[in-house]
Amino acid sequence: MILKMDRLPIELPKPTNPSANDAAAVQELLGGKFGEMSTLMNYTYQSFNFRGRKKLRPFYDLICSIAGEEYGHIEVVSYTINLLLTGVSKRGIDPTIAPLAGGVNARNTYHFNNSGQTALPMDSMGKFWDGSNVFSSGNLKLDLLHNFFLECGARAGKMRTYEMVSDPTARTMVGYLLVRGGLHVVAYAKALEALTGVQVTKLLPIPDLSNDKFPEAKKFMDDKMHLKLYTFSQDDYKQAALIWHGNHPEDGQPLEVVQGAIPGHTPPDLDEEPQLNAPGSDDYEYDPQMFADMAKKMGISL
Ligand code: MN3
Repeated sequence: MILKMDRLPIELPKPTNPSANDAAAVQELLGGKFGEMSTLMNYTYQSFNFRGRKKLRPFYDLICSIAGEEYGHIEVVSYTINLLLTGVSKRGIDPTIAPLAGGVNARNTYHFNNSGQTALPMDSMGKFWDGSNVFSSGNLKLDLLHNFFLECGARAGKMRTYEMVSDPTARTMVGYLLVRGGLHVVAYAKALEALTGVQVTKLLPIPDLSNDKFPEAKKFMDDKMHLKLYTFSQDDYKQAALIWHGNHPEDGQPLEVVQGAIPGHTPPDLDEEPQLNAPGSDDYEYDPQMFADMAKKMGISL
C-alpha cells in the first residue's frame, strides 16, 4: 500500500521564462521510454510480481524502496511542466481574442487542447506513455540488468534535457533527478554485484560525464543526496541496507539507508488560467466561508 504526503522532494523555483516548448521537451522525462512513468511502473510491477521473496528479501526491499521514490519523481517532473506552462497564454475570459493562439505554434498542442496547460503522461513528441514500457520478466538477474540499463538511459535523457532547456525550474529538477537517478544506477549495480559477484560499479558513470559537472546536481551532492537511500516506508524494507552499504564508487563517501521519506517541500500552488476555464468559474455554489466556519468547528486548520 502507499502512504501519501502533500510534499514535493525539492523546492522548485518559478520559471524565469515560462515556455510551452520547454515544457514539451521536459515531457520526455515524464512519459518517454526512459522517463519517470517507466521507472515508477517497472519497479512497482517487479515488486508486485517478485517470486521467492523469503530467499531474496534484500533485493525485494531495494526494488520496493526505489519504486516508492519514483512516485515523487513523476510528481516533480509534472510540476516542472506545469510551472513552465503557467502564464504562456493570454489570461482572461474573452474567447474572441483567441487567447490560446500561441498554442498553434507550440510543439505540443495537447497542453492547450486536452489539459489546463498542464502535464500529461506522454513523451516530448506527444506519444502517450503505455504499459509496454514495463519489463517484468520474473528473472531477478534479468530484471536487475534491465533496471540498470533503464537508469543509465534515463540518465542520458536527463543530461540531454538539461542541455536543451536552460530555465532554472527545469535545471533544478534535472539536477535533482540526476543525483537521485544516479543513486538508483549505483543501487542496481550493487544489487547485481551482490547477486552475481560481477563488479558492475566499475562501469560507472554511464554516460561518462559525472553529475558534479552540473551545478544544480552538485548542490544536492553537497547535501549528500547521492548517498542516502530512502525506504519510503515507516517500518518496512529495512533489508535494503544489506545491499546499500559501503562507499560510493565515484567519490568514496559512506552510503546510508534512511528509514522513511525525503522531508520535502509544499508543492507550488498553480495559478488559475481563466481562458482555459481552469479551474473554472467564480459562480460555483462552493462557498469558502462555509468551509472556513466548518473547519473551525471541526478543528481543521486551513
Ligand atoms: Mn526516477
